[in-house]
Amino acid sequence: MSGETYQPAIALIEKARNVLVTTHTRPDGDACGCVAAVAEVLRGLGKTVQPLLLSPMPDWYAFLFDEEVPVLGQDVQVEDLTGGRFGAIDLVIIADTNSYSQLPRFEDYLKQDTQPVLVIDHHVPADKLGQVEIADRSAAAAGLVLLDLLTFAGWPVTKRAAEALFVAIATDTGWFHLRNTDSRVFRRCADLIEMGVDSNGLYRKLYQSFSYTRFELMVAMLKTVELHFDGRYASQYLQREDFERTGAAYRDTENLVNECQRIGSVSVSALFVELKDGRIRCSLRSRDTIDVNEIARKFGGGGHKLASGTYLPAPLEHAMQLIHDEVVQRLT
Ligand SMILES: [Mn+2]
Repeated sequence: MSGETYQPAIALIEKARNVLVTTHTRPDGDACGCVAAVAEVLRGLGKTVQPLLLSPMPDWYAFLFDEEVPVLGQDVQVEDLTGGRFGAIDLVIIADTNSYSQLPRFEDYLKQDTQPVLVIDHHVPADKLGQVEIADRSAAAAGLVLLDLLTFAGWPVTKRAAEALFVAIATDTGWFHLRNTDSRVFRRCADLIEMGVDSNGLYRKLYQSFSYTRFELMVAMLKTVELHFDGRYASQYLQREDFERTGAAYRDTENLVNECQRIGSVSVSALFVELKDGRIRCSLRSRDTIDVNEIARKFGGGGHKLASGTYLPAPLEHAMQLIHDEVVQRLT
């Protein structure tokens, strides 16, 4: 993207004094990394920055923040955002999404308040939430778009911000193995390493620091793996009792759907998680030509072509059958 693309965003940020920054519900590494980097860099510019999450972040991203990040609907309510607890917010930055469906409760705030909104994203534009939107679909991660913006603006990226951006980009590319891992990813991550990022240290922190309970949850899931259609579709599930027995949390399921992609024949994989409210959360991954976003959207979900998710009604067997039929249709 050309430098001019970033000019309106830079102008918005330069004008702002009290910035609220948030991201999609069920925040992943890209989401958390962007929020942390925005907070760090904009505070360095002398601005007040209030990070806000829409659902709890996985514990393993907490090190990116100096503070506990409040969760909307849990630690703060929509009324707090308008009612002064956060001061007069004069800019909202939303990273890694541009769709209302990914912003539960925050949507209500956006629709009643009139402050400018800046979107920094890499998904297909959906709802036109922002007065200014940088939606760079060619970017592997929102963290890349953010890094380009910060670089173009000439704002100092501290080592801590560089670390957050590296986590954003590295996690969204599956630590540089997914199809979106292009030369831009490596170039920009090389820049971040030159800024002091310890890639191996971050990898260990994120991928080799499982609690035993989380590991047990993974073991429970692996026991349910079933291959269909000549091994091209892998399904697996976790039931409520798996969480009760292991003591693991629902957010501990992040990335577990990827495990069975170690099986050579697998093209599409799905993980079904039975939630406390009885609904089934389905995460879908594709390795090549099958567009799992298309499947997720059929049921009101969404994401990317290769990684998507949706919620399905109970019971588990029924939810699994629905997805099975959709996948098999596309494999034939
Ligand atoms: Mn992302």
